[in-house]
Amino acid sequence: MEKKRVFSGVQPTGNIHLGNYIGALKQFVNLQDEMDCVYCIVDMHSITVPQDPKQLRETTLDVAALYLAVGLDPKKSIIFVQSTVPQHAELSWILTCNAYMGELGRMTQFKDKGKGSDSAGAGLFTYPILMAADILLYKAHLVPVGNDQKQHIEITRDLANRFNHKYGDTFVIPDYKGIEVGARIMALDDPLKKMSKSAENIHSRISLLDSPDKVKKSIMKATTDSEGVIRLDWENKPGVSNLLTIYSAFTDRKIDDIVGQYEGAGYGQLKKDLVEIINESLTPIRKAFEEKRNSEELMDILKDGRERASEIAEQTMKEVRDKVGFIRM
Ligand code: AQP
Repeated sequence: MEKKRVFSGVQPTGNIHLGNYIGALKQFVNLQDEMDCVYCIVDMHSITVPQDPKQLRETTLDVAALYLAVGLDPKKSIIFVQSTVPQHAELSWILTCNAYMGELGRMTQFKDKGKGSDSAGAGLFTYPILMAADILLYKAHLVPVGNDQKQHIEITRDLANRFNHKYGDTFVIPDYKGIEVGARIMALDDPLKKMSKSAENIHSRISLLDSPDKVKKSIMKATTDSEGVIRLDWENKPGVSNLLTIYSAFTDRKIDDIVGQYEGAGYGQLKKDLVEIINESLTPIRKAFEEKRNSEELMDILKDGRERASEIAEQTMKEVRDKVGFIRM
């Protein structure tokens, strides 16, 4: 039986944080042995908000090196940069012509980032279509992402179904692939908001490349509550619940089991242990990152990824161009 195809990506908008890692990257690595995986660095998505060109080139390579550092293997997975495969933009336009203003206006990420302003970038508005194009181009069956992206998978499915209905069966209808624990890691300073690369307070998140000291500061400062009891209760104790979730993701232990271990203990102990656990996992990642980021091999991996991704993308586009009525040459 043919392996199922997986597609996902991360924006090069800053250092990858624990949310990106737990919600997405860890899944990427776990899936690469059993599935046919295509992982992208989605630089075209990142320019929906202003980026410094020089910085963008650097962060794009940083994310590529981090992909490798967390364990993605270019022999098993296709790893490439979105803008190096122009078919993404091409399919995005065709899908745009089959999308509705109303459905795009309902996307919560646009509402959050665009804040209803007339001067919000049009790219922020159409971004979900580009994401749909990314996924559909590779006829992916599964899309491992954090649960903030669930709505975007829904619109991808709608656009694929609409195209298939209008032009005949073309695209695979993809499924969201989430995880049970950690699909939405919350900000450490405000556990009612998701952890995000662009939040102003650096202690709201832990980036994979943070120093052990920074990890300690951010965890020790993390917002909890005044009850002093360690238990999972998202409604009344979001801060503690978030720390337990991060703990569970890094140790692969059940939250109940962790709660049992800390019966009668204070938040200080939980935080101290969590600092150690995180640093133990991040130290080898940081080391591997330094090696990969400075190696000549990095660009070769991205070139090879571009070749392999382009082959699949062009095959799909030939079919799509034909179906919409563009001339054959
Ligand atoms: N807090 C989170 N918890 C779990 N998963 C998360 N992801 C993002 N935040 C969390 C998942 O990480 C993948 C890559 O995300 P992205 O970089 O493409 O975009 P994003 O969701 O916009 O990430 P950020 O960190 O919040 O960036 P900014 O601040 O630039 O918008 C996705 O699978 C996402 O679900």
